[in-house]
Amino acid sequence: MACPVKPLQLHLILLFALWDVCSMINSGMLFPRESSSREIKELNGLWSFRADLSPNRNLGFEQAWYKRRLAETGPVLDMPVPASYNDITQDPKLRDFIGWVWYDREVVVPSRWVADKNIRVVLRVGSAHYYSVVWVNGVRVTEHDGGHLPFEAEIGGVLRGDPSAPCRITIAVNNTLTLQTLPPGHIQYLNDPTRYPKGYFVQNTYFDFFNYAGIHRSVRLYTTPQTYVNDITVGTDFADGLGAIAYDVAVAGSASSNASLKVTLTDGEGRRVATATGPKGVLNVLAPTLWWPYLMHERPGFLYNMEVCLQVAGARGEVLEDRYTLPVGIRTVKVTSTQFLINDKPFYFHGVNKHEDSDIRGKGFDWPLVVKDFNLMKWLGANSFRTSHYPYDEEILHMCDRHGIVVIDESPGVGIRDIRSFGNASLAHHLEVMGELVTRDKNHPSVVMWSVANEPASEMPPAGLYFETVIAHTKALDPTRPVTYVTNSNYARDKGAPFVDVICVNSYLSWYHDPGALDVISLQLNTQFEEWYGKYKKPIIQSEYGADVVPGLHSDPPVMFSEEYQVMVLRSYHEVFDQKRKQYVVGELIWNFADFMTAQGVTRVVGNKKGIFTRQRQPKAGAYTLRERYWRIANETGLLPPWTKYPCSQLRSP
Ligand code: BDP
Repeated sequence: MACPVKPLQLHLILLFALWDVCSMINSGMLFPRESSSREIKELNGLWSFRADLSPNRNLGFEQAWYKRRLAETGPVLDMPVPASYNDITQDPKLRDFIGWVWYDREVVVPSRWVADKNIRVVLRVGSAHYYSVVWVNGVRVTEHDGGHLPFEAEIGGVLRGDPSAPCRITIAVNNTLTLQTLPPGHIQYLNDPTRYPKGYFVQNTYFDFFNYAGIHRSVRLYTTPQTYVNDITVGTDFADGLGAIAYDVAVAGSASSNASLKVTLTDGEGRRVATATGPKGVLNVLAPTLWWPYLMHERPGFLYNMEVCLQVAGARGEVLEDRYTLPVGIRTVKVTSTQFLINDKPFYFHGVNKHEDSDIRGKGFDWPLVVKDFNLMKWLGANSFRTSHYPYDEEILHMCDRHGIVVIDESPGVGIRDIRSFGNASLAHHLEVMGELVTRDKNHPSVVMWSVANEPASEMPPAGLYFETVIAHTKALDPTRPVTYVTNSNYARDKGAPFVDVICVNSYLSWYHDPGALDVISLQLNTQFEEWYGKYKKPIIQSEYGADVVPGLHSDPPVMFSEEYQVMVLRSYHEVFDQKRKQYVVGELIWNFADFMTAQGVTRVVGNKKGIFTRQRQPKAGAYTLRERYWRIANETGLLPPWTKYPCSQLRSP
């Protein structure tokens, strides 16, 4: 008997079934983009800044600093936005400051934005670490809990309240971490008067990077019409020479129930390839150009443009429009018991772990740094990275989409190690953060997997239910991508591993274990893989491995911290990866792309030095070892035509 449903239709039906679930997350956090109906005003540059140095850090609230210009409340500094404030001055108190800091600036808002009641004016903060409260002209407009994700407030109403007043934006940011924040931390008061001054406290954290703070990403004002495209969710599939983009548009605003929607898909040259109408539907693309990772195809990162045009009738019968264009890549992601498949082809992650971190800027977004890092990743032959250990700036994900760099998108769930961080309040916050992350990043073709945490105490009894819940929640938010967390726990005691799709395991053999013993790596790594695979029968990514190097330190025979030692560690791991990638190991991500700042401690010589590049992005010997390897793997496993292959013989190795 003939099959009643053809394969592609079946794909689409499945896709739709998934998307009914996905539309639950249509709460809207579209990246601000200009269009004929939307304008943007960037508020980056110098803001006034004042740290609240009062003993309880509460003077700013007691004296209501948001009610007037910050400069009128006391001494202020010039502070660049975006940037961490910690390394901007010579003041050690500010570098290590814990508590509220205040920013403000006045903005000239085009009078049209205020006069035209059909315009919504939205203030968007790309991210501020950690807890933020925002006022406009002294009116509290929003607050946000969490350091690595954007937040917004509609401020048109406040501006219209007094159109003659300049628009003063005040943002107070508090970097205190508690057992319920993500990442968790703990304030400890040291009360012994013979050893510490009165009121002395420290911020304990359980992660290995400096707790940089401030307004880390762009602040923008943007406009939309009053009835507007609030969110878009896309999912893609292909079969038999036909591509399919299932879309779901959420409309918000007073006239949303009367809105009509038209969706137009164009290719890179602006040619129209498909159209559809209505808030939900499928765009069929004949002979689609798929989105491929870098080094897997001669044309990586291909994006279509999907323009959503919303129309409603205005009060006088005029047509009011909102237009938003979303870049869309057509690709699929699947996981089997031994493979990670992109577009049904085995994908091997040969990449890096990164940090948002650099001299002076700390975690502040910086275009020159971002572009330099992409150039270095491409030079290295890296096809992927993990956003260790928090969501990165949206601009970085746009770059990944365009360049075909594959991303494991990690939440700020790093250092969940105290039993009290497994309670209900922490869990509720973690679920909320996953919601914000998926809402922000769900449409990026480069994002192929969610990581809900890094190295939690996953052997503790409550970890099982905790991670079962977080992972199930993430899958419900987005059924199209695999979900994982990154573990360094023992395979037999790890409570969350049954729920992940891919095992991501970190290990520092011959470093934190058996320091200096390069000869144990092969045996121990082999055991690690066999144990994890034997128990879970899931593909494995070596999500971290590496060794610190003080650049320029040489030793033969190799000793720890020398350039030669890092090279030997890498080579020893690589031998085992090469055996296991024929079986079930689907990736290797070096720790770390570049040296980065940490808290001060006896194991850190001005930061973590496991970078294959220095913090200033100069290669160490390990970078050449990795480069030779990554290009060789790309030439073996990629679908590159011969003329794009990089000649391995030309790669310099120390
Ligand atoms: C790993 C952590 C990472 C650290 C690294 C290290 O996941 O954040 O920086 O160790 O110690 O366990 O270098």
